[in-house]
Amino acid sequence: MKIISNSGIAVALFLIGTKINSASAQGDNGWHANTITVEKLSKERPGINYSEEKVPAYNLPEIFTSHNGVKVNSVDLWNKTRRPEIIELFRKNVYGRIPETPYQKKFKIVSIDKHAMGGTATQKEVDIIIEAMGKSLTFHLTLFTPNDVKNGVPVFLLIDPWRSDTDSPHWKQKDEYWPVKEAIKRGYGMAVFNSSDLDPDNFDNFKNGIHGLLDQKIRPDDAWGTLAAWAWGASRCMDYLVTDKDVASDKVAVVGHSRAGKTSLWAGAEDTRFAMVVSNESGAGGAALARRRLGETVERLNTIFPHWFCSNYKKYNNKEDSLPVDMHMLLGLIAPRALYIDCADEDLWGDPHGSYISLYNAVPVFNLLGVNSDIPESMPPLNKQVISGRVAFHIRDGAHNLLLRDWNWFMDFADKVWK
Ligand code: GTR
Repeated sequence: MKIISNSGIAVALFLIGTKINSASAQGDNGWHANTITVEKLSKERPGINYSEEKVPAYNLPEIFTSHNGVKVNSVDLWNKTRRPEIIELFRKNVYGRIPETPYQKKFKIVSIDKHAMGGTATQKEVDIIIEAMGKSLTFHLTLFTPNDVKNGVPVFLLIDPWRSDTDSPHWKQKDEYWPVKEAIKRGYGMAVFNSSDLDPDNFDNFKNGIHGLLDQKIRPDDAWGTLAAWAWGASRCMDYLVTDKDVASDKVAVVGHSRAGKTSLWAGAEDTRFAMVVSNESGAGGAALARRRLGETVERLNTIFPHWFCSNYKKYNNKEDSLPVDMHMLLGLIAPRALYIDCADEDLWGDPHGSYISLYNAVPVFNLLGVNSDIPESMPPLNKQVISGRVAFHIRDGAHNLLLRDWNWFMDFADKVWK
């Protein structure tokens, strides 16, 4: 038995004694994993399933049934009952909860260059300073906005765990991973912060970074992990962006690649000021359905990256079916705002098909909230963007990466939603 759904309401399809072949369920013209890639990856990592045929049967938790069994069929019931329930389930079981320790926050504009990039852009360097219990932590935000625009512009805020603060922003301008020049030409602002300055990306028993500043002495099992701390950092960047008159604060997209793509989804779920969420190749713990167990699994995530999620998430190692949520529910939390999910053909570790099914099963929430979206059940072909209402998807040829081609598709979507 596997749950699939039509364009509106989730429907259970019962096939007694028959396992649905997910590969054929994708339709003939849609993307299919390349069999050579499947074979190659399977050999490289024995014990990991890359084959669609071996995806176990599973049931997705009901997105529209609240804890007390009530069917959620109105905007009011979603906003007042079901959305808060679902976000609580993710806090408690997956990403963890932000501690309530009081803190102060300051912004220090370190520099403004009004003639950046040959005079086409203004570059601001901003320190964000968090103070609590006599200690402080500073992390850094870089913002470029186009000069030829009078009012505030839409901005893409990239969560970047990889580059160190010492990297030159001028070097970053040339990088496909953060293509500032192209964005400026298209009338978009680009912001980036180094999330590892906020919380280092290694297991240090939560002694360093923002955990060292704000955590309680004894961390409960649902205390925030590193990804939730990075998402919190994106919100503190947003606190700054809403004060900057060069930014249209109702048009800020939070963007992340891979581990930061998992983070951008959680940032968008927790902070509804983000009008758009872009999650690039986020895979397990991001857009991909945990229950499919294709590519990276919950156990593998929790073993290799024990600091990313809350401790409770480890309870679901090899017990994906007992998770009270799956990732379609996380994507549903972004509605009715704009959501872009994308994947890469060779990145089967991140389960592109599982990410698409997840999006497909989140679409009913967008429809309930009145931003009509209708994506086909089968995946689109390679390099063919799908946009419907406030949701968008593409699967790009090539490897796990964030490229200019991906950004151009994100900007095409933003043009549609915002211009
Ligand atoms: C991998 C990890 C993935 C993904 C990726 C990345 O090692 O297994 O979940 O997050 O790293 O962030 O590049």
